[in-house]
Amino acid sequence: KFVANGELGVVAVGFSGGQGKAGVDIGPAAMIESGLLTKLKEDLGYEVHHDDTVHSYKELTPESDPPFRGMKNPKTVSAVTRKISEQVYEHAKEGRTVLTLGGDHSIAIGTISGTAKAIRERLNRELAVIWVDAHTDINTPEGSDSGNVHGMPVSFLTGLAKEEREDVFGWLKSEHMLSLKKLVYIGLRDVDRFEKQVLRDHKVKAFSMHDIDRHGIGKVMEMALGYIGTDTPIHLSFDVDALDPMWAPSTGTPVRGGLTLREGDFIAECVHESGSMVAMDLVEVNPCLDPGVDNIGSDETVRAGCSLVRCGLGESLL
Ligand code: 4U7
Ligand code: MN
Ligand code: MN
Ligand code: MN
Repeated sequence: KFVANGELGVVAVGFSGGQGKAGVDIGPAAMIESGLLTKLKEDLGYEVHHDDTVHSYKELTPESDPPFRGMKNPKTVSAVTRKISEQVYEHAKEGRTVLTLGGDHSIAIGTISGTAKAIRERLNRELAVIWVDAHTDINTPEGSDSGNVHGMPVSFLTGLAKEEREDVFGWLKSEHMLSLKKLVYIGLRDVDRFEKQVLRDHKVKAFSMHDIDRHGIGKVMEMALGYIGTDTPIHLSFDVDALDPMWAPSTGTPVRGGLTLREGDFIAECVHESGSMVAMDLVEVNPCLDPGVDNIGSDETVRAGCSLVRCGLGESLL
């Protein structure tokens, strides 16, 4: 198997430029302050490599960044994800499991491209991605109604969206890319019309909330991991909005009818148990968006995010 060295690379990404709501940039600090990394070290026994920084990437912000092909903050998101790609790559090439705490989901352009490149070089393998989300995040710039890049990462990673300009994702090369055949969605319930057409055209493997209701999460995970196969490295990209707002209300685009916390934890446990997980993202925790009183919603969301991470990293194994 691919992971066994007990080393964990952590990248904390305080970035919100892939969407319009302030606060998702403090998600990583909230999870770290609640003791997540200490637990991973002391209880799960990982050797944690972390630069003790929540990166804001302010130094990468261009002087002006007008919309391009309808995308908001195109140069900023491109520069930040390019840097994240290098950070994740540096960990992954050492054989470390890589944990990235977000930040909005645009950062997956960086995390997945960095993992994909390292896995190609180190193991000569193609990466598979399990994308757990209420949304498919596969809009092209032209297909998107919002212009928010956090709704587009999968289209850039798979080459559905292309751009020559080096300063607007043109830095993504074939070694960074993901095959649409190696992508599996779980938890979907808010997919745009354009995105549904993409899923149909490319026969993308997807398990919606409807599928989870029909088969149960146990069978869905069997099918998802069976589709990927036992010998393929997996990057788990987990958007906390996959959970029902009952469990994770503090997120930018909540959608009712989602996963229970237990179903989310189970997904992460199954990916861990496969022995194939090489990287995990936990994104879209926004403590500033709290529909509750006395921070109850943001506390619960941070707690849920931490639980998902610990399950992905093996906490539940006896
Ligand atoms: B997230 C949306 F239109 N599809 O493109 C869009 F519904 O990372 C939402 O999953 C994207 O939270 C959600 O803006 C991005 C919208
Ligand atoms: Mn997402
Ligand atoms: Mn989402
Ligand atoms: Mn969201």
